[in-house]
Amino acid sequence: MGIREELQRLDEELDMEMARAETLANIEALRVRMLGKKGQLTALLRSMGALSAEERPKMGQLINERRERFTQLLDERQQKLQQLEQEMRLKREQIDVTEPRALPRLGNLHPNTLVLNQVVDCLTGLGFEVVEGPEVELDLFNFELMNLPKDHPARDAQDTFYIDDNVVLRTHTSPVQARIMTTRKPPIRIISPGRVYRADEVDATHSPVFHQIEGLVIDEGVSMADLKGTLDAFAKRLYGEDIQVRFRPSFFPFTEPSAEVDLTCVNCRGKGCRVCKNTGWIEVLGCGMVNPKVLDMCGIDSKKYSGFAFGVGLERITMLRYGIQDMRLMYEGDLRFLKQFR
Ligand code: 2NM
Repeated sequence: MGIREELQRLDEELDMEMARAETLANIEALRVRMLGKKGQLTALLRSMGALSAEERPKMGQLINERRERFTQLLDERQQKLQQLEQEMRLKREQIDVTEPRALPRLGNLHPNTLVLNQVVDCLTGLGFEVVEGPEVELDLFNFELMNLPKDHPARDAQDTFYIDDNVVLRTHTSPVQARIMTTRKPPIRIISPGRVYRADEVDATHSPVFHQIEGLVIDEGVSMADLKGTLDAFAKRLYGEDIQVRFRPSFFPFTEPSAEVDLTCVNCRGKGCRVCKNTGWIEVLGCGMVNPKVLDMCGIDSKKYSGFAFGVGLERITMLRYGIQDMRLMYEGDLRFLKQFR
């Protein structure tokens, strides 16, 4: 077959194959078959050795024209297919960002945390600063500086978790107050919320791990009236304006005088019910004027300064706030219980 006929055949073959080509791979295969090193057009170029010197340039020109035309056609189709493929991919990967989705499950705060936040809001509003300290505490801060001498019953291993002779799990957050008193000068206005430990059996109102919030104010001329005013504002803010506070004489080694504080029963608002055993009052916290011995031991001149302090169990006021009957519910992590405090 002559070169012209062969070229004609290749034109037809290309047209036919182009009509069938649907993918980039088809185009690439066709390019190799026509224009590659071992392709048909290349083979034709090689066969020109047999031609006369006259014919050679003419045929060479015809073959090169094919090379250009084929290249152009294949390039065009390749571009078109690439564009098509891109469009299809964009369509396939399209995301409807406006499509409504199931909302993620939101958690909620623990009832203890809710009440702690309310207490902190109230007392920081009155000018108190929140301070924290270690839960593993020196005997010095937990007992000695709180005027709980070596033979005091609270120090018994029955009540206190000992790490060693000088180190305990703190039994109250008073050691935080001791740390502040020994390092700062008055005026001092702090609250210390935190976890405390006592060797108690678990029941509806006791746990070996619970939380306390203590408050301390020290300045010149601080009196019992300041203490009563602070606790009155605190009770009304937390439980309502109709709630009153009642002070009863008591004893703590770290305060003198000391008092137990009752609130109007938050369940019956003072009428008398099972919660308050028909007295109309419920005991919620302990307080007093800081014992001058404690001030002096902590390096604060008790002739110049006086102060008041109070301590309240967080679990106790949380249970009163929400009418929770059993403290164990607050530690078991049962979602049916916890979900109620949204
Ligand atoms: C209470 C009751 C009464 C108290 C005393 C002190 C300190 F550090 F000033 F001595 N901090 N907390 C205190 C006083 C705590 O808890 C029922």
